[in-house]
Amino acid sequence: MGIKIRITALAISILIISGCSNNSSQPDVEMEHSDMNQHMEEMHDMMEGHMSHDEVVPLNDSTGENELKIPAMLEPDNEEGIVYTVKAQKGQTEIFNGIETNTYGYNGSFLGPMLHFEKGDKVKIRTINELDEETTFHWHGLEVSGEADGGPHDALQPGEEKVIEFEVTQEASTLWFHPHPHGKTAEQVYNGLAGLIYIEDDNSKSLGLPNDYGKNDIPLIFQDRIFDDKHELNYNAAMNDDGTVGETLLINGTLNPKLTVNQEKVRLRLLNGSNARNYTFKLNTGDSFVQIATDGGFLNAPVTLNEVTLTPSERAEIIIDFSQFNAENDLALINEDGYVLLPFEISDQNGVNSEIPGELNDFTLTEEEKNLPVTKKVELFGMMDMVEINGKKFDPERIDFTQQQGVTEVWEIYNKPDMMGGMIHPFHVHGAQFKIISRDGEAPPQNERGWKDSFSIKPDETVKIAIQFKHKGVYMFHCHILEHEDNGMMGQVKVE
Ligand SMILES: [Cu+2]
Repeated sequence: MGIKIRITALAISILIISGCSNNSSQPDVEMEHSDMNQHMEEMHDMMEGHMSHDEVVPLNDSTGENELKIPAMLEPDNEEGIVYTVKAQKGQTEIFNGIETNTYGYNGSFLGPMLHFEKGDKVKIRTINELDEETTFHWHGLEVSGEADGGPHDALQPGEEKVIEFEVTQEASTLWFHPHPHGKTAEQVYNGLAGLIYIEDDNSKSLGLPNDYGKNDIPLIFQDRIFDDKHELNYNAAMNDDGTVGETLLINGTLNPKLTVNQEKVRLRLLNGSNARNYTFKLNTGDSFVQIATDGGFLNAPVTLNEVTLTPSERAEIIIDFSQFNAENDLALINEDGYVLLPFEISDQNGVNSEIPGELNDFTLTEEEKNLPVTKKVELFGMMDMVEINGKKFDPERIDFTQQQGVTEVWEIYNKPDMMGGMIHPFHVHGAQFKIISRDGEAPPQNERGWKDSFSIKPDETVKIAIQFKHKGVYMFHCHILEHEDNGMMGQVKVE
């Protein structure tokens, strides 16, 4: 199915390049205008699903036969200061019962540990590349200097190591880390390189939110994959230039997961760690839940929702109140098409059941910030491998923008449609948390009124953000469909 779609998309891209005219080398093939229109409509219908990631490759329902794995919390090395070691390595992982699959991981064979920081920590991380190819260590959402950010300029060759240092200056949030080597990000993430970062601060500790890691504070890393008939992750076979999607969902690397919970409020930290798939998360019962945090911190107040959509790299923290349910209830997290992502097994145990405070944060978007002139314009365009930003593909030698450290600027990001309509791109900027000012001139939805480092942008939509970098260096901004990023949908801002 994937291959067929790819060929169709390729045919369409050829049509686009050739201006949708008939191929002049076949003069005897005459296509009437109406035929052509119908032909284009059919192709448009076919592409529609593909480009909007709708149901092209449906997900298999989770059977719930395996308890969800929880990433281990990484202990600091036994040294002075807070020093961690993070190694990128290859390994084999039993994803399917009794079968070893070749995978990549950090400090293990698949995915990575959770790094737990407190605001104010002075952290050193010894990063080591034990792969047989170059890689980088990028801290997604972390406000660090360009040198520590782990963009494509910071490649470690096989066997190399590098110590990075930074102070944690940002507020409580759920961030993550993954590789970012030039042209190889998608494949390395696909093979399993991704880990979590939790930041805590005085505020997060005072709120009384569920925070028992693995019990009522649960990270959920959503990643869809294609396994071949040998149960291997064969990236080259699976790869789609418009974003690799698969029918098999892994959560925290667990196939067919279920989560056992007590009858209490449970905090789920959702991370879309997929290369390209978007997810709209809902409960199968239609019940609501509350969102308490965005990518980079708490919302000012909990927002009650029936569903939340995350594009690749976005996070949301939600709280589900399982005290309303009992063991008889058939409850699951599902996606927009009703596929079962994560069934819940509700135990007969009562939990802590804390109250969710009505006030969580003091995030503000000032009038001054809203009224700043737009000083940087970013135009996203294209699909497949014909993707670009402001008409250009990524060039590691080219600096696209400069910005002063500590100065807030307004960037305007526009997703320019193409003749096929266009597609959603998730836009991410390194090294900073920013504020969404508006979407098409309107205030963003309640659950985007908090710190963000990534957001979705629909075709023909214009999003304005207020962004300030706390540190200096060269940072990437790019589409977080990892194949688009690898295909050059990326630029660089130099902060001086
Ligand atoms: Cu994109």
